[in-house]
Amino acid sequence: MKNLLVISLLLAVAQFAAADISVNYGWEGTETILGNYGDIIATIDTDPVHGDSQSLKLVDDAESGTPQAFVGWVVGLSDGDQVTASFWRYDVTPTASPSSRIWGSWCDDPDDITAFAGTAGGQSDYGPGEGWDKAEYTWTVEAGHSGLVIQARTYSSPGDTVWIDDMTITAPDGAEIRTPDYSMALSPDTWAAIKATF
Ligand SMILES: [Ca+2]
Repeated sequence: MKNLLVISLLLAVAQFAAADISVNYGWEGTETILGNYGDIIATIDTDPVHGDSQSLKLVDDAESGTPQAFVGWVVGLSDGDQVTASFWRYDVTPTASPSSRIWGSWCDDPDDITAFAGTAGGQSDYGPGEGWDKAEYTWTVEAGHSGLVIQARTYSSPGDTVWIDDMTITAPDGAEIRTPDYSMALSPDTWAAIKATF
């Protein structure tokens, strides 16, 4: 009986240690994206929306290639950590563009979201294209990477427009999840650098 109690306590502790943190973002403020790769126009829109009264509107503006809108950023990761992110995507063109996918890239500099350290892969399907559809992907951290940039990729020609709303990012406790309202200018690291200058 005593052993059973010890085992349940150990299980409880293990479960606590493996706790995850989770953040939701619904584009209800004025912030759009954390950055981008390739030309993409990001604005706040009010129709269509999935939740509340606003969504993110993405317009492909790249002459070639697939532009990426950086919608989330997780730092402080270690090998074996799992990060799951989802957002709702909107297009009404089944089996044709415009379309979007959730994708990731490694970024090992917590002060520079443009520090691309390789693709992390992402979702293979472009969705049904019949209105709102939940896009989701889980990444497992590998090869010593410490940060993951979560992207909305749009396909595939200039002018192609999609909408994104109600993003959820889940990461292990101890990691830091950054959403578009995260201010690089106010990050503790930046303040430390400013103070060190004077
Ligand atoms: Ca919303």
